[in-house]
Amino acid sequence: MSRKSYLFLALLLVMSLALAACGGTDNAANQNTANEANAVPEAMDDPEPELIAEAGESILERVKANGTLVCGGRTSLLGFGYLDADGNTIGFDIDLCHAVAAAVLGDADAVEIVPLDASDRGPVLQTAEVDLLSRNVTWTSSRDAQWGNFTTIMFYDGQGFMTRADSGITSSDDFDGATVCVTTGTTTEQNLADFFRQRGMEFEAVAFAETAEVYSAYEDGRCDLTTSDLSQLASVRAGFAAPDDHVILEGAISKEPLTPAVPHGDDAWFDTVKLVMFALINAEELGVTSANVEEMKSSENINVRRLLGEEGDWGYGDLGLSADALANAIAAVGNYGEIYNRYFGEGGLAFELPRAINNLWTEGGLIYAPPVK
Ligand SMILES: N[C@@H](CCC(=O)N[C@@H](CS)C(=O)NCC(=O)O)C(=O)O
Repeated sequence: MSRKSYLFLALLLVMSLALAACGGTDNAANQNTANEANAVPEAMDDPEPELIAEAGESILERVKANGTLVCGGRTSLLGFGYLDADGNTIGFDIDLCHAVAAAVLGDADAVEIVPLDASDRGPVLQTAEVDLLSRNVTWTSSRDAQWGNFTTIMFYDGQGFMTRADSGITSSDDFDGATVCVTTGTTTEQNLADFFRQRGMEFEAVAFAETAEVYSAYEDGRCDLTTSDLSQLASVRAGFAAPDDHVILEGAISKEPLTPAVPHGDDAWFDTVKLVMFALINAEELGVTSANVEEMKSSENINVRRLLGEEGDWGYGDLGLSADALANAIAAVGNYGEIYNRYFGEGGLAFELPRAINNLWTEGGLIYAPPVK
């Protein structure tokens, strides 16, 4: 079988799984879930999608030809991908789209954000309908095999539970028999089923494809608990009318490494996106900020000059980028810490979230990037 037929068959298989269960392999919990997720996402309408790898088309060339980076994102997750007062999509995940656009196009605003449901994430990568997926998505082995290439972990998260402060639930010891509101097509759904099964406890899932419905059902009192990535719970709680009426319970039941992804089949593009992320992280480590990037071009630190394209070649020649591509990305959105603090720092735009393990490795966290050189 040719690679193209194989890929197309694989795509059909994944689409049918998505139709049956919403979300590829993340369907272990579906014995407990309803059918709200059965609509075909718009992104899957094309019956014979153009597969980038097969067409030999370079995503960088496509982005340059279009003059725009098509970024799969979210528009309703406070802090990560959401609308500001002027209707612009902003957030921690969205800033990466701007950084990549600044690096490859020299224009941070040349970005089209495509809002995606959880169940759209695999299909839009498989059909290469987006150049980059930068929205809450956990890197798992099956998604890596089936969906696309996962770049580098941008946010270390874990799954937790939220309950009403007066629910009487204070830990998982009180969970048996609980009703739990959850989003379909997510790792959340599978972890929830695993967690209860592993402990021989019963639960009833109240499941929806859209997170907004999950939380409004929870707020309406239809569930004892709701569960998701802890960052997402913090985001949602911050948006509630009375946040203090809700408690996020201590502890995480899973690892959720949130990781932007690109379509399979274009190594140079995969490398380019990773490199932009490495640059944002190294910039923080080296003290390069959006404010000082110009003056840092003449820094005495050779690693700083190299990052900013003033010394040697960090790979831009091979990738078809300009020497100042990474400097442009940093100038546009700032370093990793600036991005984090813009939304989650003290006085940030969204809500306060301590950096904890999302701090630099030099500060005791897990954020670490290979050197740019
Ligand atoms: N990190 C988990 C959870 C993802 C998740 O819950 N995503 C939510 C919020 S970002 C979602 O996509 N909801 C669908 C929607 O609200 O449209 C995963 O990758 O599966």
